[in-house]
Amino acid sequence: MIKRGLFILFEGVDRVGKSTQVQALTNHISNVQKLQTKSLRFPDRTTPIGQIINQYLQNATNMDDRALHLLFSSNRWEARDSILELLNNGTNIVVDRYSYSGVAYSAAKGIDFDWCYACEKGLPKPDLIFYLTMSSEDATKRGEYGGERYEKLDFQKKIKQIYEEKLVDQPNSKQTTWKIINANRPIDEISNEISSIFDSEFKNIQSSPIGKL
Ligand code: DGP
Ligand code: NA
Ligand code: NA
Repeated sequence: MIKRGLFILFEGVDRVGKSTQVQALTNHISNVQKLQTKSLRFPDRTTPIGQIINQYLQNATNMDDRALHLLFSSNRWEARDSILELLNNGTNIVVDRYSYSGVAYSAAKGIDFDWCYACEKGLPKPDLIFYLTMSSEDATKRGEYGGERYEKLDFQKKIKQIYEEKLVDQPNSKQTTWKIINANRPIDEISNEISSIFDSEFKNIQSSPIGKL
């Protein structure tokens, strides 16, 4: 019988190095573990809904905050069937952002947390979440910061607070889906830590069913 793929997610504020680590873990899973792997990112700007989101992020259009929230959520729902198909066929998926970005960024604007989360309920649940974190000031100093809509220091601090106070597993919780990763280190040190967490957990996860948010 084919073992199912793992659904692995990277979360965090802008400029903490998620995309680099998504690439590194994807390479590790396919080249070292020799397993089928695909990387995805949200928002997926290639779909019609994604194109509307892209125009908003590049400040080309304005939109009601809740209408925008629903578009980001729809952009994940439209990928649901293909995510499940890949996982069920044994492909591991490494994703750059997902529902928790949706909740953190919208709740940081002042929208009700539960309302934000409700739209995500029922989507496939990530098996492992790597939350990359560093001080907002350090993230600001990284290249290209400031280009897109949300890349402002005060707003980034609010998003970080929502992730860390309301989304990441609390220290005494029984759940250990979230792995908190210090992102203010050399790239290789971070990717080695992440790869070894993957290696030690993947067999256990494969034998559990795919969950739902
Ligand atoms: P990225 O391609 O990862 O740089 O994401 C683009 C921007 O969109 C980034 O500032 C994070 C933000 N973002 C990602 N997902 C969501 C979401 O679901 N809702 C909102 N409001 N913003 C999001
Ligand atoms: Na960004
Ligand atoms: Na990124």
